[in-house]
Amino acid sequence: MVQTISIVVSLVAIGFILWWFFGQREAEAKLAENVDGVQVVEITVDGGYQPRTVQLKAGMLAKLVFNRKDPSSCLEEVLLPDFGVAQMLTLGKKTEITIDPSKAGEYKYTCGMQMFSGKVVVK
Ligand SMILES: [Cu+2]
Repeated sequence: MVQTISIVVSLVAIGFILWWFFGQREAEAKLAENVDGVQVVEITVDGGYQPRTVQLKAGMLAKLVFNRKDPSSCLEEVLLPDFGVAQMLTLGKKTEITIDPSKAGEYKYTCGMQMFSGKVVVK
C-alpha cells in the first residue's frame, strides 16, 4: 500500500515537472506575424527581453523589432551571433533587425555583455 502511494506520488510529481517546463516554454514563445511577405515580431527590451522566445518560419525573411525602453547601458546593444548581427538600440525607439532564417534551429540572442538572453526558434 505504501509502495502504491509512493509510486502515484512520484508519477504526479514527474507529470507536474514536465508540465512546468514544457508548458511554460510553449506559452512563452511568440509567433511572428506575416506582414506583406515578411514575418515581423516585436520584442520589448525592459529589464530583459519580453518575450524571450520568438518563433519564426524557416525560409522567409524576418524582421525583429526591438523596442528599447530600458535606459541601462547593459541593454543598449543586441547580438545575434548566428546571423552576424551586432546592433545598437536607440532608447525609446524601435530598431528593426532583418534576418534571413533559412535553416531551422534555435538561435540565441543576447545583450552586448551577454547578461540577458533570448531565443529565436526557427521551424
Ligand atoms: Cu548586458
